[in-house]
Amino acid sequence: MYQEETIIAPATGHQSAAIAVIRVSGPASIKITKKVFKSKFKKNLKNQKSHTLHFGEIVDGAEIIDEVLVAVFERGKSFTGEETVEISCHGSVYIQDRIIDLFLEHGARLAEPGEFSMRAFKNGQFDLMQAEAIADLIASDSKASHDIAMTQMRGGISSKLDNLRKELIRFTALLELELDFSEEDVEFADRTEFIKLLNDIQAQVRSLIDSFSYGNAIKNGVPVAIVGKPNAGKSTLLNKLLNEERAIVSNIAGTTRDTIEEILNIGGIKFRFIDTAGLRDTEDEIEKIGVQRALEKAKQAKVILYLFNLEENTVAEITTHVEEFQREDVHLILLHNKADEFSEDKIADFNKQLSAKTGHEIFNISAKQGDNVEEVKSHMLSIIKPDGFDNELIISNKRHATALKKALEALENAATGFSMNIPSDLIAQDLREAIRQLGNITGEIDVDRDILGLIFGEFCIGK
Ligand SMILES: Nc1nc2c(ncn2[C@@H]2O[C@H](COP(=O)(O)OP(=O)(O)OP(=O)(O)O)[C@@H](O)[C@H]2O)c(=O)[nH]1
Ligand SMILES: [Mg+2]
Repeated sequence: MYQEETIIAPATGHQSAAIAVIRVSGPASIKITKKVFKSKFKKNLKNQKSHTLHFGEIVDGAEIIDEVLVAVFERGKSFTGEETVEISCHGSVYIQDRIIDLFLEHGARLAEPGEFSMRAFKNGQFDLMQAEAIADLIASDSKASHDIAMTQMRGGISSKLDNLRKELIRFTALLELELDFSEEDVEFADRTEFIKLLNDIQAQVRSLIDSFSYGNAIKNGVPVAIVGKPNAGKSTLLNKLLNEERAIVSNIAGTTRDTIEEILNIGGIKFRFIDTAGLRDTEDEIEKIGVQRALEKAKQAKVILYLFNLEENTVAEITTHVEEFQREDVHLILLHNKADEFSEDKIADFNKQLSAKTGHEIFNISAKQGDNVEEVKSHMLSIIKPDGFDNELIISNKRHATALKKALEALENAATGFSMNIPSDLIAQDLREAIRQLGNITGEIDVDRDILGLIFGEFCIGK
């Protein structure tokens, strides 16, 4: 039984720093520590209270490896729920390796990635969603991503999902009970109440699903491709956004060949701006690859900034480009650049024709002078971060979003089943599926061992 094994790993990452913490968890944690730790005050670690710190030396025979602080945690009172020891040593990689080797010699085993968290989950310290939130919390790099991870870790969404699940279970059980009495034609489950509950749950699940695109944007950043013909001013715009001469700008068409990516934080969200090679047919082999990359980036982007102007483009040409770039899951923003060069009337006239063709809103900007660039930034933020989101209820994990979608599908099937008077046992099947999917998210039900391996395998060693 692997739960009986005592595991060890550096908790602070394998790098030099002033201090490092090595974590040991399992039934022999204190027993092994006693063999290599000499307390300055001759304390017996076995008799110490939980959550106490002890000063002393880690020794290998007569050799002193380091002076350390050892923290002890009783079983049931630690992160993993198991007996745990945390050793704060000096943060040399050599010292950490020596200490870990000593523990291995005395019967501990090196922890797998995420194994501490996996044990905590298995010991009921928190649910699966909370475990994943810890990983997100460690990776959080902005206020927004920190907020989401913190709410999730504290169990806000878990308890909401749990409540929805329990209500569904209650009704499904009633429905299934009716099946046992099918001869007698009784109804334990009040149909009106049930349909109301189904609608209510569907609405809540839907709003969680809707929050994913925002949650995901916060966690992973929003890719924004800057595209257009050569000389449209793409690199000029990137530089203006970053406030730095990042990309080469010139009046030679085809200046940018490769893609250039830079991150900019706008309103707490990371936008990944990608300057690309100008779109045109070319015989130049390298430029060809550049154009290919530009198209790829546009395909993967969540936002596309398309630059043009009335002198270098025709309405027909832009319309063709717009049709090429338009997808359901992308926000295409048209930017009439070099507005400083043309009269307002001419621009308005051109834009009117273009809007009529494409139905798109157009921003007039001067990438060179920065006119209206702030407005474009605010616009991007507003489409990524819709108003009215309850900050407490944002999903940012793809696994959760997928399970919620499956749950919703099953709920919709159940609702249709009801309206069509389909036999209760079939409806109960759909409801069971929804219950299973919701339970999958928090790990309430027996989650597949392989899935657990996948989830915790993404954690680093020591987590
Ligand atoms: N007047 C004016 N000139 C601009 C503006 N934006 C860009 N330019 C000029 O247009 C030329 C091309 O600018 P770039 O930013 O290199 O254009 P690009 O789209 O990156 O071009 P490629 O890399 O060749 O695809 C340069 O001479 C810029 O100074 C603008 O808003 N107003
Ligand atoms: Mg360029």
